[in-house]
Amino acid sequence: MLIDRAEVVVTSPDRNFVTLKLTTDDGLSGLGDATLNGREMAVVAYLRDHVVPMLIGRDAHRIEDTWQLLYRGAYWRRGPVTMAAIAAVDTALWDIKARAAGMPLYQLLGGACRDGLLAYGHASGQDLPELFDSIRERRALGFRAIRVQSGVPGLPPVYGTASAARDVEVWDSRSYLRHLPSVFEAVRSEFGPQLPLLHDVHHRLTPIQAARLGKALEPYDLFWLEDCTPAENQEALRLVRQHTTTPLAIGEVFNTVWDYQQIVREQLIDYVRSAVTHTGGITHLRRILDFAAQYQIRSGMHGPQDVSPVGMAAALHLGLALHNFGIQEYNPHGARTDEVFRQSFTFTDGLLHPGSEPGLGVSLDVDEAGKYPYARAYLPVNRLTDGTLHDW
Ligand code: KDG
Ligand code: MG
Repeated sequence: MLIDRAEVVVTSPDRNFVTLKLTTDDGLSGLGDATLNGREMAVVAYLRDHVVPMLIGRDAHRIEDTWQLLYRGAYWRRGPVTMAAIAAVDTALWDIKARAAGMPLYQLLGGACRDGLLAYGHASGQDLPELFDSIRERRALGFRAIRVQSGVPGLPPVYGTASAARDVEVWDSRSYLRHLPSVFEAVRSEFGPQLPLLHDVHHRLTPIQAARLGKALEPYDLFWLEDCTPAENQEALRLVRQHTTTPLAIGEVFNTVWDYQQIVREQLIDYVRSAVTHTGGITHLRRILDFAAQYQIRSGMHGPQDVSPVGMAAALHLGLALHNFGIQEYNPHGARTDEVFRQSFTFTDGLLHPGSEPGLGVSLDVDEAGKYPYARAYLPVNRLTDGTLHDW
């Protein structure tokens, strides 16, 4: 079964998505997500100019060998562009293999380890009444675990709050640190002790500030505190760990198992945040999570709207087959995106399931995709109140 055609499809139904579609000489096709939010066209060029020419005529069954060829064979390793491109090829080949076998992909990964995947949804508000309404709304949709993001008094809307969509945000860590514990105190007293609550700091604190926050949030029993410090400084987590037992999640901007080497071996985290899309595909993320499993670290795969339905489906198949699955982020896509990508995964009573169609269970309507051309877009940036550029 040889790879006969490779198309890179860029579409922007509700936001930009990059999808690789591989087709074999016997007519089977597979999809892979290569969306890198804000830098999409760099991956398109990497795929079209450098990867696709290497794929035509290769045996579609040789997933591991193709991964090694694209990784080792490039000499230049790692990095978000390279690893998103490799992820798309890897995912598309797994999709093809599972379609050829006539099985949903999770069966080829070892079969289901559970009935469904616990998902967390996003709730946010500028103030407590707005936040409580948002939590109630998420719970009414069935979510059994909730990420809580709140506005900070004195600042314009910040990351994760619904109205924050602006090009430049403003940040002040001291105001945030003073305010956030009171938000969790109020949420706990309104919604009780049982509901799993999560929070994303989005890389903004220094190690000692993160340590202080983790400690201050301990009474509210968070499921996790995410990206409490910038991801590059892995030693920072040692300091955070010394001060708090609040569980830590990190890794949505990591690309390889080597980014996790130190923090997994030293048990500095509790959840791996990587998505299939940004981490070299199913093959490589499985490798990371098998390594993490030796230290009782579990998965908490990134599932924002900028991971396409193809990337989400890949996460669900892998999550179902992993023993050390933890939780899955789920931020449903818009109606137009769902028209472009027909999906078979389900969300019932707070649990996601990839469905039983062969392969990933996602099909791409190329005509529908063609209606929505690429629209250049950037992530916001974040500045301190004096104008200094800060981590977003
Ligand atoms: O493209 C950036 C987003 O994926 C990111 O900001 C979302 O942090 C995020 C999350 O946890 O979903
Ligand atoms: Mg995050």
